[in-house]
Amino acid sequence: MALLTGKRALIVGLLSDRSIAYGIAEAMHREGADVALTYVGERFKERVTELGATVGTKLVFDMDVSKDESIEATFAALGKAWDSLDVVVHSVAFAPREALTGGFTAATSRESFRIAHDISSYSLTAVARAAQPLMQGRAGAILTLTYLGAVKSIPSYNVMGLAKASLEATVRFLAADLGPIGIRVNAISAGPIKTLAAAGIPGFRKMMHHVAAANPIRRNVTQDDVGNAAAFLCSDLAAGITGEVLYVDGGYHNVGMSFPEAAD
Ligand code: NAD
Ligand code: 0WE
Repeated sequence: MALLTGKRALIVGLLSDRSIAYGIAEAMHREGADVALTYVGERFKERVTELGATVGTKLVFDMDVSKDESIEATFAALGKAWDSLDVVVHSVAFAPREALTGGFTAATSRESFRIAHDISSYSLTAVARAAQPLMQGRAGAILTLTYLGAVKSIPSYNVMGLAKASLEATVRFLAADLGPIGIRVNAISAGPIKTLAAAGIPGFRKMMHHVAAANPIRRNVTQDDVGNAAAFLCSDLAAGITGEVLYVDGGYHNVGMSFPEAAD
């Protein structure tokens, strides 16, 4: 039987068919969930509406997670279409571009720190709070996306690493707070994937080659790999898992030394 039959999932953070959120939407749709999508910015409405059709939904909302009114309006609109909600996927990150270039000390301004933490970390708590009334009394699941830069220094990831560390701590606090009302909260730490958020990061291609050569599975992970793990974590098969960070990185984070010439 499909993993998510009868579940309703709101997926936040769709920008293109390369978005990790889209891989998750496809996997959840395949596993029987009804999905709703959010994007940010009127100019992406048409594109996301078309992507929505491919995952069987007409429910697409413009939601800017840096604005409480926008979050509230989205959940009010969602509540008119759905009387309950089982799954929320948070697949959002942003830091000003200049903060992701060059050395950490020079690149990290007070303002870029604030923006990175607001949009990439605080927003999970804001969305969880707004989702709570619709998720009440069900076997609910909240999932966010993180990266190795939360726990290791990575060149140029800079203030995003600090924001992801905060996001991972948020997962643990939300899990403790919402577990008693039946909501599990987890994160997937994905390996590098070429999405719009990754495009234009200097050296990203090189980074992907390095990871594929060094990790145990000798390839980069895909949106499908992440989507499948997301479907599992948000399904009742994962009923015993909360507050967890699941690495979907081909085992990269567990490697202490590797001989890249062994890659094909
Ligand atoms: P993406 O560009 O497709 O998605 C990023 C999303 O964040 C976009 O949909 C964008 O609209 C959204 N966003 C930015 N500011 C927002 C705001 N104020 N309100 C609402 N949404 C906003 O890129 P992606 O790689 O799919 O990123 C999704 C998540 O995956 C991010 O949390 C990212 O950190 C994480 N991640 C990505 C990789 C990777 O290598 N691509 C690896 C690990 C984790
Ligand atoms: O979380 C991310 C990237 C998130 C991101 C991307 C951008 C690019 C455009 C946040 N803010 C912005 N701001 C922009 O203006 N990833 C996990 C992908 C990523 O980004 C890196 C990486 C990896 C991996 C940046 C440097 C080094 C590695």
